[in-house]
Amino acid sequence: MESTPVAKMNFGKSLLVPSVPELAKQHLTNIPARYVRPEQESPVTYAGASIPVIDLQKLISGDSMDSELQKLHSACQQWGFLQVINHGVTPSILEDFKREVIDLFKLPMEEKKKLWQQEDSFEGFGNSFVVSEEQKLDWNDMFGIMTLPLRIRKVDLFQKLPSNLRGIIEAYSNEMKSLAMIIVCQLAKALRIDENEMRELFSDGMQSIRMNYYPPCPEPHKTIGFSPHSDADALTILFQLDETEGLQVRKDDIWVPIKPLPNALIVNIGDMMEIVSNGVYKSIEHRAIVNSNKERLSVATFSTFNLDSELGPAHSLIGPNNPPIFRRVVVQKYLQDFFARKLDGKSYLDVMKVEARNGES
Ligand SMILES: O=C(O)CCC(=O)C(=O)O
Repeated sequence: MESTPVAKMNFGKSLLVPSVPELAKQHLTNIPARYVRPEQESPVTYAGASIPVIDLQKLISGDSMDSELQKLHSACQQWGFLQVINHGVTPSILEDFKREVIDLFKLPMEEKKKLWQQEDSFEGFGNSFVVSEEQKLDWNDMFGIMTLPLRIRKVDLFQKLPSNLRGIIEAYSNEMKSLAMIIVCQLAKALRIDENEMRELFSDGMQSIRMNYYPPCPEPHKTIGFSPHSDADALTILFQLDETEGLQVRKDDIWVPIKPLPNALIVNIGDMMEIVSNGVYKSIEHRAIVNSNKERLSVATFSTFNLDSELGPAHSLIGPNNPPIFRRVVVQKYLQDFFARKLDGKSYLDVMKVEARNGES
């Protein structure tokens, strides 16, 4: 396969869209038509269930390791989402990072413009997955940045960042890399995948960070903060900067709101992990809703496998009794194809299914 040089790869370019906080500042009573969603996109919600909570310390040491591993395994099978407590991320790094992210979204528009997306990339302020002028828009602004491996970083964008943010992104990115590695090794253990196979896939993997800012919205029930989607990566770690609710996961066709626990991080299985686990773990659709009086901020750190590795069900997992249900493709190609399309639920994972290929003419 002819592969695009990594520096030229498109990891999600998007058409330029107006800044939502600037719209919110206009004290509108009605939101513009491009943000209004048809009723059927908001099926029932159910606040009576909650995603499982996993204690990372219990998972890696002590007497409850086996039971916590079992809990992790069923959480990933049934929910694809969990809250992780005692995750070991340095509290001062979380605090400093939170402060810098809040300050970033408070920059005056003139300063933000210097960090705005370019037409060929999702990095900077703006939005992602906007591919047509008619497409409905989400009620959020985001700031996206590729952080690892170092060779894919946009040096000019890093240099333009406020210096405190630049320093803390480095520390935060390293903590997320270590945490993601600990979690995927535990997933390998639970799935009975050879841990070395998982480590190899994950080492020198790609990491990107997406910071989301959802301003208060005058008509929150008519719009959406982040359209339903599953993540294309292997593992996402979401840091909710405040205790404002907004994230919802789709379980059995019902949207279940996630109540942020203090000091917890949300972890979710991405499409790549569903593929590696041969469908045992589920990459679940999720969305973010907005409200009329409170802003909300979150930061998603996406970790993918090494760009040069081959994505497919783990070799140590498949056999005559467990044939692969997904096909194999080089990670870089998978990401390129994923980002070439509009954000649309789980449809790309369906494309990776073996029967989808067999059905191709
Ligand atoms: O803000 C949230 O809670 C969800 C964010 C999200 O799904 C994403 O950044 O991919």
